[in-house]
Amino acid sequence: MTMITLALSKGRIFDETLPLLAAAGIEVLEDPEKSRKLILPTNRPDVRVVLVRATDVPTYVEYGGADIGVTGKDTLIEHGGQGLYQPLDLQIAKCRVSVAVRNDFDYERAVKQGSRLKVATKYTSIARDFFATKGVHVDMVKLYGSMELAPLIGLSDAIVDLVSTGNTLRANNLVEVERIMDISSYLVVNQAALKLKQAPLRSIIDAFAAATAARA
Ligand code: PRT
Ligand code: MG
Repeated sequence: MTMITLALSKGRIFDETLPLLAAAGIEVLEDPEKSRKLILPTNRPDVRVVLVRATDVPTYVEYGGADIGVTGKDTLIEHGGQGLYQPLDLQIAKCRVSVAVRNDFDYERAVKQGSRLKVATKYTSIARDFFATKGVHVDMVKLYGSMELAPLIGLSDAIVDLVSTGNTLRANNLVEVERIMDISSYLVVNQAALKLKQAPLRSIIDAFAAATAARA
Protein backbone atom coordinates (compact mmCIF):
# COMPACT_ATOMS: atom_id res chain seq x y z
CA MET A 1 0.00 0.00 0.00
CA THR A 2 1.30 3.48 -0.88
CA MET A 3 0.69 5.90 2.00
CA ILE A 4 -0.27 9.46 1.08
CA THR A 5 0.46 12.11 3.73
CA LEU A 6 -1.43 15.40 3.52
CA ALA A 7 -0.19 18.45 5.49
CA LEU A 8 -2.79 20.89 6.77
CA SER A 9 -2.84 23.64 9.40
CA LYS A 10 -5.53 23.86 12.06
CA GLY A 11 -8.19 26.51 11.68
CA ARG A 12 -9.47 28.01 8.46
CA ILE A 13 -7.29 25.94 6.11
CA PHE A 14 -8.33 22.66 7.74
CA ASP A 15 -11.98 23.73 7.88
CA GLU A 16 -12.13 24.91 4.29
CA THR A 17 -10.24 21.88 2.95
CA LEU A 18 -12.67 19.38 4.53
CA PRO A 19 -15.37 19.77 1.84
CA LEU A 20 -12.74 19.27 -0.89
CA LEU A 21 -11.52 16.13 0.86
CA ALA A 22 -15.12 14.92 1.10
CA ALA A 23 -15.44 15.38 -2.66
CA ALA A 24 -12.37 13.15 -3.04
CA GLY A 25 -14.04 10.54 -0.82
CA ILE A 26 -11.71 11.29 2.09
CA GLU A 27 -13.09 11.82 5.58
CA VAL A 28 -10.84 12.85 8.49
CA LEU A 29 -11.75 10.66 11.46
CA GLU A 30 -10.76 13.03 14.28
CA ASP A 31 -11.49 16.68 15.03
CA PRO A 32 -8.18 18.58 15.43
CA GLU A 33 -9.87 21.06 17.81
CA LYS A 34 -10.66 18.19 20.20
CA SER A 35 -7.80 15.76 19.64
CA ARG A 36 -4.19 16.41 20.60
CA LYS A 37 -2.95 14.08 17.89
CA LEU A 38 -0.72 15.49 15.16
CA ILE A 39 -1.32 12.58 12.78
CA LEU A 40 -4.99 12.08 12.00
CA PRO A 41 -6.36 8.95 10.35
CA THR A 42 -8.92 9.12 7.54
CA ASN A 43 -11.53 6.67 6.28
CA ARG A 44 -8.92 5.60 3.71
CA PRO A 45 -6.14 3.44 5.17
CA ASP A 46 -3.74 4.85 2.56
CA VAL A 47 -4.36 8.53 3.41
CA ARG A 48 -3.38 10.37 6.60
CA VAL A 49 -3.38 14.03 7.60
CA VAL A 50 -0.53 15.70 9.51
CA LEU A 51 -1.20 18.95 11.38
CA VAL A 52 1.56 21.55 11.16
CA ARG A 53 1.89 25.31 11.61
CA ALA A 54 0.50 27.17 8.57
CA THR A 55 3.95 28.60 7.77
CA ASP A 56 5.51 25.10 7.92
CA VAL A 57 3.25 23.44 5.32
CA PRO A 58 5.49 24.29 2.31
CA THR A 59 8.58 23.10 4.20
CA TYR A 60 7.02 19.73 5.12
CA VAL A 61 5.99 19.17 1.51
CA GLU A 62 9.32 20.41 0.09
CA TYR A 63 11.30 17.85 2.13
CA GLY A 64 8.81 15.02 1.66
CA GLY A 65 7.54 15.01 5.27
CA ALA A 66 4.20 15.23 3.50
CA ASP A 67 3.40 14.37 -0.12
CA ILE A 68 0.79 17.06 -0.54
CA GLY A 69 -0.47 20.08 1.39
CA VAL A 70 -2.70 23.13 1.40
CA THR A 71 -1.13 26.53 1.97
CA GLY A 72 -1.88 30.22 1.52
CA LYS A 73 -0.31 32.00 -1.46
CA ASP A 74 1.19 34.44 1.09
CA THR A 75 3.03 31.61 2.84
CA LEU A 76 4.03 30.08 -0.49
CA ILE A 77 5.59 33.32 -1.73
CA GLU A 78 7.54 33.83 1.50
CA HIS A 79 8.74 30.20 1.38
CA GLY A 80 9.88 30.55 -2.24
CA GLY A 81 8.06 27.51 -3.63
CA GLN A 82 11.25 25.52 -4.36
CA GLY A 83 10.65 21.78 -4.82
CA LEU A 84 6.91 22.27 -4.93
CA TYR A 85 4.49 21.55 -7.74
CA GLN A 86 1.52 23.93 -7.46
CA PRO A 87 -1.22 22.39 -9.56
CA LEU A 88 -4.28 24.11 -8.19
CA ASP A 89 -5.65 27.37 -6.79
CA LEU A 90 -8.30 26.02 -4.40
CA GLN A 91 -10.03 29.41 -4.05
CA ILE A 92 -10.37 28.95 -0.28
CA ALA A 93 -9.23 31.01 2.75
CA LYS A 94 -9.40 34.13 0.60
CA CYS A 95 -8.02 37.44 1.80
CA ARG A 96 -5.59 40.11 0.60
CA VAL A 97 -2.18 41.45 1.57
CA SER A 98 -2.41 45.15 2.30
CA VAL A 99 -0.51 48.09 3.70
CA ALA A 100 -2.17 49.69 6.73
CA VAL A 101 -1.28 52.67 8.90
CA ARG A 102 -2.70 54.50 11.92
CA ASN A 103 -5.66 56.60 10.87
CA ASP A 104 -3.75 59.75 11.92
CA PHE A 105 -0.70 58.92 9.76
CA ASP A 106 -0.52 60.65 6.36
CA TYR A 107 0.78 57.80 4.21
CA GLU A 108 0.37 59.58 0.85
CA ARG A 109 2.38 62.53 2.11
CA ALA A 110 5.15 60.31 3.53
CA VAL A 111 5.41 58.51 0.17
CA LYS A 112 5.38 61.77 -1.83
CA GLN A 113 8.08 63.30 0.37
CA GLY A 114 10.27 60.24 -0.12
CA SER A 115 10.47 59.59 3.63
CA ARG A 116 11.92 56.29 4.82
CA LEU A 117 9.04 54.15 5.98
CA LYS A 118 9.30 51.80 8.93
CA VAL A 119 7.29 48.68 8.03
CA ALA A 120 6.44 45.86 10.43
CA THR A 121 5.46 42.56 8.85
CA LYS A 122 5.70 38.80 8.78
CA TYR A 123 5.72 39.12 4.96
CA THR A 124 9.16 40.67 4.43
CA SER A 125 9.59 39.28 0.93
CA ILE A 126 6.21 40.50 -0.36
CA ALA A 127 6.69 43.88 1.37
CA ARG A 128 10.26 44.36 0.09
CA ASP A 129 9.19 43.68 -3.52
CA PHE A 130 6.16 45.93 -3.26
CA PHE A 131 7.98 48.96 -1.84
CA ALA A 132 10.99 48.46 -4.14
CA THR A 133 8.67 48.59 -7.17
CA LYS A 134 7.08 51.73 -5.75
CA GLY A 135 10.50 53.29 -5.16
CA VAL A 136 9.87 53.71 -1.44
CA HIS A 137 12.76 53.13 0.97
CA VAL A 138 11.77 50.97 3.91
CA ASP A 139 13.24 49.76 7.17
CA MET A 140 11.74 46.34 7.75
CA VAL A 141 10.81 45.05 11.19
CA LYS A 142 10.17 41.31 11.07
CA LEU A 143 7.35 40.14 13.34
CA TYR A 144 5.64 36.77 13.66
CA GLY A 145 2.18 37.93 14.75
CA SER A 146 -0.02 40.74 16.08
CA MET A 147 1.37 43.09 13.42
CA GLU A 148 -1.55 45.46 14.12
CA LEU A 149 0.07 46.42 17.41
CA ALA A 150 3.28 47.79 15.87
CA PRO A 151 2.03 51.21 14.62
CA LEU A 152 -0.01 51.72 17.79
CA ILE A 153 3.02 51.63 20.04
CA GLY A 154 5.43 53.37 17.66
CA LEU A 155 7.35 50.33 16.49
CA SER A 156 6.54 51.15 12.86
CA ASP A 157 4.77 53.62 10.55
CA ALA A 158 3.00 50.93 8.58
CA ILE A 159 2.25 47.23 8.54
CA VAL A 160 1.93 44.76 5.71
CA ASP A 161 -0.58 42.12 6.74
CA LEU A 162 -3.51 39.99 5.66
CA VAL A 163 -6.92 41.62 5.63
CA SER A 164 -10.20 39.84 5.23
CA THR A 165 -13.21 41.71 6.64
CA GLY A 166 -11.14 44.70 7.83
CA ASN A 167 -12.55 44.32 11.34
CA THR A 168 -9.14 43.83 12.97
CA LEU A 169 -7.79 47.02 11.38
CA ARG A 170 -10.88 49.03 12.37
CA ALA A 171 -10.76 47.74 15.96
CA ASN A 172 -7.20 49.06 16.23
CA ASN A 173 -7.71 52.46 14.54
CA LEU A 174 -5.78 51.42 11.46
CA VAL A 175 -6.69 52.07 7.83
CA GLU A 176 -5.87 50.11 4.70
CA VAL A 177 -3.95 52.39 2.32
CA GLU A 178 -2.79 49.93 -0.37
CA ARG A 179 -3.89 46.51 -1.57
CA ILE A 180 -0.79 44.57 -2.58
CA MET A 181 -2.30 41.29 -3.79
CA ASP A 182 -5.25 38.94 -3.51
CA ILE A 183 -4.61 35.70 -1.64
CA SER A 184 -6.16 32.25 -1.72
CA SER A 185 -4.87 28.81 -0.78
CA TYR A 186 -3.09 26.40 -3.13
CA LEU A 187 -2.58 22.70 -3.34
CA VAL A 188 1.17 21.98 -3.21
CA VAL A 189 2.73 18.64 -4.08
CA ASN A 190 6.22 17.25 -3.51
CA GLN A 191 7.78 16.91 -6.97
CA ALA A 192 9.46 13.55 -6.29
CA ALA A 193 6.29 12.12 -4.70
CA LEU A 194 4.32 13.12 -7.78
CA LYS A 195 6.49 10.72 -9.80
CA LEU A 196 6.71 7.91 -7.23
CA LYS A 197 3.06 7.99 -6.12
CA GLN A 198 1.59 9.23 -9.36
CA ALA A 199 -1.73 7.36 -9.47
CA PRO A 200 -3.03 8.08 -5.93
CA LEU A 201 -1.81 11.70 -5.99
CA ARG A 202 -3.32 12.33 -9.43
CA SER A 203 -6.70 11.03 -8.26
CA ILE A 204 -6.65 13.39 -5.25
CA ILE A 205 -5.54 16.36 -7.40
CA ASP A 206 -8.26 15.60 -9.98
CA ALA A 207 -10.98 15.30 -7.32
CA PHE A 208 -9.89 18.62 -5.75
CA ALA A 209 -9.87 20.22 -9.22
CA ALA A 210 -13.38 18.98 -9.97
CA ALA A 211 -14.70 20.13 -6.58
CA THR A 212 -13.05 23.55 -7.00
CA ALA A 213 -14.49 23.97 -10.51
CA ALA A 214 -17.96 22.94 -9.26
CA ARG A 215 -17.89 25.73 -6.65
CA ALA A 216 -16.79 28.48 -9.04
O1 PRT B 1 -2.23 31.58 13.52
P1 PRT B 1 -0.84 30.99 13.39
O2 PRT B 1 0.22 31.92 13.81
O3 PRT B 1 -0.72 29.60 13.87
O4 PRT B 1 -0.57 30.81 11.83
P2 PRT B 1 -1.19 31.63 10.67
O5 PRT B 1 -1.72 32.93 11.11
O6 PRT B 1 -0.18 31.62 9.56
O7 PRT B 1 -2.37 30.63 10.29
P3 PRT B 1 -3.89 30.95 9.99
O8 PRT B 1 -4.59 29.64 10.07
O9 PRT B 1 -4.37 32.08 10.81
O10 PRT B 1 -3.83 31.42 8.48
C1 PRT B 1 -3.53 30.50 7.46
C2 PRT B 1 -3.79 31.15 6.10
O11 PRT B 1 -5.16 31.57 6.01
C3 PRT B 1 -2.99 32.41 5.82
O12 PRT B 1 -1.68 32.10 5.39
C4 PRT B 1 -3.84 33.05 4.71
O13 PRT B 1 -3.47 32.54 3.44
C5 PRT B 1 -5.27 32.59 5.05
N1 PRT B 1 -6.13 33.66 5.61
C6 PRT B 1 -7.31 34.06 5.08
C7 PRT B 1 -5.91 34.42 6.69
C8 PRT B 1 -6.98 35.34 6.80
N2 PRT B 1 -7.84 35.07 5.78
C9 PRT B 1 -7.00 36.31 7.89
N3 PRT B 1 -7.92 37.11 7.95
N4 PRT B 1 -4.90 34.43 7.62
C10 PRT B 1 -4.95 35.31 8.62
N5 PRT B 1 -5.93 36.27 8.79
C11 PRT B 1 -5.77 37.19 9.95
C12 PRT B 1 -4.90 38.41 9.61
O14 PRT B 1 -3.53 38.12 9.80
C13 PRT B 1 -5.38 39.47 10.57
O15 PRT B 1 -4.78 39.38 11.84
O16 PRT B 1 -7.00 37.73 10.37
C14 PRT B 1 -6.85 39.11 10.71
C15 PRT B 1 -7.61 39.99 9.75
O17 PRT B 1 -8.90 39.52 9.54
P4 PRT B 1 -10.12 40.56 9.39
O18 PRT B 1 -11.27 39.72 8.95
O19 PRT B 1 -10.31 41.19 10.71
O20 PRT B 1 -9.73 41.55 8.31
MG1 MG C 1 -3.35 33.28 12.45
